[in-house]
Amino acid sequence: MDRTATLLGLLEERVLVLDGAMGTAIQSLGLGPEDFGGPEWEGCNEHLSLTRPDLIRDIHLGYLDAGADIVETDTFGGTALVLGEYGLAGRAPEINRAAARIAREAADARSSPDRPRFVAGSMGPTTKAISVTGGATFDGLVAQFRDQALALVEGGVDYLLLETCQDTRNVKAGLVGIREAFGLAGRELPVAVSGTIEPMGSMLAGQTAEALCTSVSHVPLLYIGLNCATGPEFMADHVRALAEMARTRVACVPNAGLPDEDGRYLETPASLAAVVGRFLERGWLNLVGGCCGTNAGHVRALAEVAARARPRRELPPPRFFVSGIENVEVEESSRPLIVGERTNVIGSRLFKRLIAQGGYEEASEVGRRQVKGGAQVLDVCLADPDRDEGEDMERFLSFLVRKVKVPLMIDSTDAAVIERALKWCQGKSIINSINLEDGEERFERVVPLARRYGAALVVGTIDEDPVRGMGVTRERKLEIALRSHDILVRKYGVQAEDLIFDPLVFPCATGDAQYLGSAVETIEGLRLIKQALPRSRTILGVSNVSFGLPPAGREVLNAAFLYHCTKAGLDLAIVNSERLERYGSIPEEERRSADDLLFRTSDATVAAYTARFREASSRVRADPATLSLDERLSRYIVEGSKDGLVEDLERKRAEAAPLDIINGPLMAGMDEVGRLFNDNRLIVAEVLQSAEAMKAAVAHLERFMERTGSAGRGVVLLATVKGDVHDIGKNLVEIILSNNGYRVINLGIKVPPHDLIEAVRRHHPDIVGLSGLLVKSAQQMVVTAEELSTAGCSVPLLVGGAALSRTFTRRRIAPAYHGTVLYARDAMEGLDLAHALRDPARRAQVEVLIRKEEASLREPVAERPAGLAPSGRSSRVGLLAEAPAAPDLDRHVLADCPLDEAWNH
Ligand code: B1M
Repeated sequence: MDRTATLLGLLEERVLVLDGAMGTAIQSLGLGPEDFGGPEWEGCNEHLSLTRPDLIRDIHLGYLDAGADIVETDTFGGTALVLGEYGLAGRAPEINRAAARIAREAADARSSPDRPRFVAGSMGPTTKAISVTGGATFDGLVAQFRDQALALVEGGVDYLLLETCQDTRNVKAGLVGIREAFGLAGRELPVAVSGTIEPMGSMLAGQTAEALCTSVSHVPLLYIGLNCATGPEFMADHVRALAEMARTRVACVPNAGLPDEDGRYLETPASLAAVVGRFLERGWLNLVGGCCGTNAGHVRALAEVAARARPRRELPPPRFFVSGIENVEVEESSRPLIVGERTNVIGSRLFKRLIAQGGYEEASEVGRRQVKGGAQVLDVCLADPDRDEGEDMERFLSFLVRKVKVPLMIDSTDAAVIERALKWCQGKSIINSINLEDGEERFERVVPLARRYGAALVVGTIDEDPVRGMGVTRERKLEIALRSHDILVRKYGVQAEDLIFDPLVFPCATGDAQYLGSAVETIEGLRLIKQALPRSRTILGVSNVSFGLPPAGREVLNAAFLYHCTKAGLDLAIVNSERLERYGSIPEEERRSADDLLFRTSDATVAAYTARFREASSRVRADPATLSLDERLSRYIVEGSKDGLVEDLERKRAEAAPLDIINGPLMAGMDEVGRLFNDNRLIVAEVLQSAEAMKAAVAHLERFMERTGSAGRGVVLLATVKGDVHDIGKNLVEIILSNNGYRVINLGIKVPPHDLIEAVRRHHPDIVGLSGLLVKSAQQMVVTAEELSTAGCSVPLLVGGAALSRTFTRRRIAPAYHGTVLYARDAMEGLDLAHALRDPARRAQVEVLIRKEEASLREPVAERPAGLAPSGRSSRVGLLAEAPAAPDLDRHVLADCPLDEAWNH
């Protein structure tokens, strides 16, 4: 059996152990200049493979004797780029080959048929991170990594390991270089990638572990892992994230803690192995090892815990991710994702002018504005026939990638331009687009690029038919989509999850006879494609539908069309995220007129629609003066408008307390926003505007809220949990607690457990408050509670948010936590609970309440109705259904409780 097969077989059976640090092991030997071959090479660890191979061999043997299955070559800085700093660039191949041979000899010396040992060819990130430090080009790095990889393969390594990765553009260059090396060597070896997440929670160039995982998912890796930067405790969130999403094996190779001010690593073998052992118990890992500061003792301890563990075997189901610096999932609850269309020289005159004037930086501001306005992906098109598209693309992207974190959609028909663009993207971008217009020619040119750099593909429903090439009817759209899917998946080996079908939008009101009725064909074609190809996704350039109509009519028609397409299952919508009419706010009559045009297109409906919108000012809108004050207040939130908001808030203040205004008409507005969003009548960009209006209203009212005199009631740490951006409720809790004598430390949104643990250690709070509105946030609270407990925290936990219920809290969160856990339905209940927790007399009552809740959970339960709204999206009400079936213990339970007075404030 060859070594690759043996390695793969062993990984099935058990958790394998990598060695410990090379760098700190060399440091600890106290070598002098002569060991390095002279003072000019002192500190060049890689050179030791030529000057003191005995020492390097001994380090390998020491790790193998301690129980390592795999040793890494002494080639972390083995590219010519890094060795060049010592004047050794020309000797890079020789050094890498020598290092590989030394490791090979050591591994072979300790191998037996029962206990084979392996060599990983270590490839560090170099001293340049393209996106951070600059000083290197993508193509330059490809050549560096190619040469290093070739020498390592020639020297006899078993696999190549791109490690301590800090910038995914470097990683991608490494992966391309390795592929080229395999071509030159005439054989392939497995490849692994190991990223480094800094204490700030991301790699140096900004990506999280999830985004890294998505960005390299185009390569069938031996494993993906994390190494260096910190001790294992800090890695927990990131390793868990990899274990939840990686469709390959997962490795964890921590430092022996963070170095102290003297550069010493303080994590002992026992403490390191204890934390890694917990990860193993949770089934997260396939390989473990040690990075900086670890020695043979650490490896021995890791080998012991690894021997008792079972490797992670079950892969998570394939999901549809794309990434920029951020990771984005294209899934049911987030559709349609908004693709900002203004960074496109064909669609935006302003953008085209800026590019033509060389104002690349200003043009990148257009992208930033789109993101601020709600775009979750950016379409980038620089195809101006009068200009050099490739040059413009690169110069524009050089600014854009520093300004936005969202995934990019590279919109070009020129494969060379697409390739230049992809070299600028850390993430997994989307290529827009390919089709069968010239047979498979475009597939042949573009698919290899998607596989080389990692990208999803938009596939237009066009084929080579000279007459019916563009799929106009629903049947043709489906037929072309199915054929494209078949060719791409079977012949080109593309994953179905990397395909996004575009059933094409045609202008429905230009009078062109061939497009009469095309809008409804697009909607129905989309529906058919979604049904037939459920693993792939769909996209449409929405604004095309209204081409040729008066501006006000375009916005209404675009909104109506988007609404119907979303109902039919649309996953991504290319729109101007800053200018879209709110479907929910369009008067009934206008909506009907838009529907007439979309579903019953004829010369008559086009004429009627055009006439209605020719005079934008003639549009009839509900007169705000006819609405009551409460209705107006709700409307500001629903429409996301601040125009007149403060004045009306002032009017309302004459009759109601600030908190009652928030909980009354403003919350009613927010609930309506939720309902409209759920019903696809609002898109994320619009919900964002509503959130802004709500925040403005709360900020205005805050200053009029009553403050109690009693200060120093306690310290509360507040956070919205990891993965969740909703913060309006949490901020309201902050205001109310601070107004009532608590010192609140608000950690913000998307707070991972580790940050909370750190904050608990720093601030010693009396209460930790967690907020979260998504269904997955309820689950994240369980994880957070577990992690806090594991870190020894037992401070009372207050949890709240729309997706939570008292039942879920008691059944799932409380058992995961060592301390008291209480659910607050709203901010005022949160305040009452905080008071109760801080008042020794009432603490006993809290225990009574908890026991009552627990007792009630033991009673027979009624099934909750399933929680999906007709659209298939989880409804707000339905959120609770994902908690284990049980009656929600709301007010009716509390009403029986002696604390009732307290809860009813
Ligand atoms: Co989003 N969102 N959202 N959203 N959003 C919901 C939550 C949703 C229910 C809407 C829906 O579909 N009907 C739905 C969740 C469905 C699910 O999980 N299955 C949803 C979704 C799907 C999403 C996205 C996935 C959409 C997308 O991308 N396509 C996305 C997720 C992003 C992410 O988090 N990773 C997303 C994004 C957004 C915006 C950014 C656009 C915006 C948030 C802006 C912001 O917060 N800065 C937004 C908004 C505004 C909403 C709705 C419409 C309103 C939320 C809100 O602010 N309510 C919401 C629907 C709804 O809830 N009606 C929805 C007002 C606020 C005061 O109430 O936060 O519940 P709430 O706080 C209450 C109580 O819950 C409690 O007290 C407050 C009252 O006093 N409370 C606590 C809350 N935290 C507490 C902590 C405590 C105690 C009490 O102690 C510590």
